[in-house]
Amino acid sequence: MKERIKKLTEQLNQANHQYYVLDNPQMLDFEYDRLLRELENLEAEYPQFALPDSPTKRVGGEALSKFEKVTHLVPLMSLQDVFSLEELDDFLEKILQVYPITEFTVEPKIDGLSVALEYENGRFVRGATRGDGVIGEDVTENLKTIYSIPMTIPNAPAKLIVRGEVYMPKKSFEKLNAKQEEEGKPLFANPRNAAAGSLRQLDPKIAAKRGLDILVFNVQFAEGVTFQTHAESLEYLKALQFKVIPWSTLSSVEAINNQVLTINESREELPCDIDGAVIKVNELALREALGATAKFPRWAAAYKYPPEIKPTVVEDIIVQVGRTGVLTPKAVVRPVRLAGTTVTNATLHNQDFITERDIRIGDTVLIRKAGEIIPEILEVDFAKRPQDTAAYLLPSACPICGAPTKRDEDGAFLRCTGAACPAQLSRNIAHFVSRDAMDIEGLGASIVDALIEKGLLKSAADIYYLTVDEVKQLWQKGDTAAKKLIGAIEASKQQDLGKLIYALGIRQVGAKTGKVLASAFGTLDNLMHATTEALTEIPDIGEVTAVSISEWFTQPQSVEMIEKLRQAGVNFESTKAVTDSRFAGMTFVLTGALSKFTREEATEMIESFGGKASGSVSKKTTYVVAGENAGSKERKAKELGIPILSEDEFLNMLQ
Ligand code: 0OX
Repeated sequence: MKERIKKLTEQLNQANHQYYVLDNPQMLDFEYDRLLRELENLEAEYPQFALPDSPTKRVGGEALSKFEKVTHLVPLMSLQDVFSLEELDDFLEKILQVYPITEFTVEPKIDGLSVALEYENGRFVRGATRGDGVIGEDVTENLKTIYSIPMTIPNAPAKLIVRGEVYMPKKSFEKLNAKQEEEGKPLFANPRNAAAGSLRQLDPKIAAKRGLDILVFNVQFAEGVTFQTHAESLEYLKALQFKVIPWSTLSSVEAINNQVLTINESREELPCDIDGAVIKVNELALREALGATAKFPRWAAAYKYPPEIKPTVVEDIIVQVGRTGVLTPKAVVRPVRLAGTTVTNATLHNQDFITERDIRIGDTVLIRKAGEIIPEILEVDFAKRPQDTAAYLLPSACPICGAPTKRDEDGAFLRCTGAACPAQLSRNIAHFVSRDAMDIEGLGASIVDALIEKGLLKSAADIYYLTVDEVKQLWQKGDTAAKKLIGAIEASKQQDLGKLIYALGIRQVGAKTGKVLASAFGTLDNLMHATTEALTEIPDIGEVTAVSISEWFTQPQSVEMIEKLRQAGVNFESTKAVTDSRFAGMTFVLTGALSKFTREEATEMIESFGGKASGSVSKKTTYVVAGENAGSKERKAKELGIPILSEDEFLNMLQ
């Protein structure tokens, strides 16, 4: 058995090397899976024979609580940047003046994260991020999930440290973002961020799913091994089975310039993002002689490619409505190749972005893609503007549901006001059923989305018309669970009016305001018919909130939803029925040590008579009820001329 386990481990590792490093698969997926399964079974039966470099151990580690710090034996230096061919030539000439016959290597600059991989007696023992170059973080378990990193190296020096760049291949990145989108999670801006996020996952199982890869480019330390040139050290790394960065060895300034430009032109075909080219002195003795400044070696430079900017034409402007109701304009542009991809649209952010640049349909614009996935319009070429164009304004009606759109309170975004807008429906329902609103347990996102998809939910009110059968069919849970959910929905019909008002999802109306409105108006119908003026008279309700409430109740979608709720038998009346509203419109502040009742009891009493209890004294305060040792609040009340009541005086008002 021991022999078979050894054989399988070797065969599978060899297949992985051919697949991941040489990009030349030699084993069929089917065969690989079969052998892997056999190895897994044998290792489970004979764990004592499992080898440390078994492919089954790539994702072995438990989730960590934090990463340990690692001090690099050889610091991971950073590179000086040059931003033009002139600057590059200055860098080369400076070296060539002193050493006229110098060879350089040119490598692509991978846009990822530098790591150091440590091997002891040919076994991978540790991998760490660059950190500040001196101290990094131990990410061994995550690095093990990268199949192109060998776990064992035959004939390796006793100690070996290599440096490489971990990156997320474009393909893995696209897959990851598609999945993020499907799951409603935020997208990663670019492969670099995605790689960084993945390498810093405390749970290696997550990192394992991210499809990371590595290209190594430096021998940091190799006990007892010497090289004349950098190129030689790269050949050595190749022989040790690492996936090594492609390089060329060149001597003339002209050839180097050409190679830098050639690499830029090949960006599209490369499996990963690059952000420049790295030019290094090839001769290691010469590197020694040149030395380093405090920050970087004098023998290397990174040529950074400028972000590509290209002209294109805005063929249309489309508007998308997000889950929160925000309208996002997008320019549909004539397809143009940019930084390796075909760009067909660009973000326009919001109305102000469009207005500031005066972007119109038909305009020729300059478009840029600088590392981010979504390209941006920089400016309009006004000379090329066709005749008869008009300034672009975002629509006053939602493109999805037709409800009026309204600027956010802070003015930046335009939002759909539709109570049953399909774009916002799942989010609105999640709010409707949440704990502080109708408090319906069990109506989670997945079942809500399935019900929406089936057309069974067109507004939050439709949940009261669901049947056990409908829920059962879509939920794939048992009869009991479905019945329990319908029961919870049914029970929520008796929910407090304040919570119902909050559940409606009117902008500016939080849980507390819902309660205030319920006690001020007593019924939903009263609130529905209240004028903006009447609303502003309620303490704590400002102009913005009042307008938001009265506008919401005038929307046809809102009226329809309210009627559906009424038909279903949802409680529209305050359970704390305001039969006696002697305190309507009054605000009390309780202060000092109260001996005849607790603060909660007093608040209850005030609210049951239609009043409001507040924590701070202001011009809107009607009375301050002061117990023993009332301090600053009593003083402030005196200053503002607000009547102060003793506990007994307050109790008399309740008689
Ligand atoms: C890369 C890359 C980064 C070695 C000594 C100074 C910088 N991102 O692809 N760094 C280096 O070189 C180090 N080479 C590279 N190819």
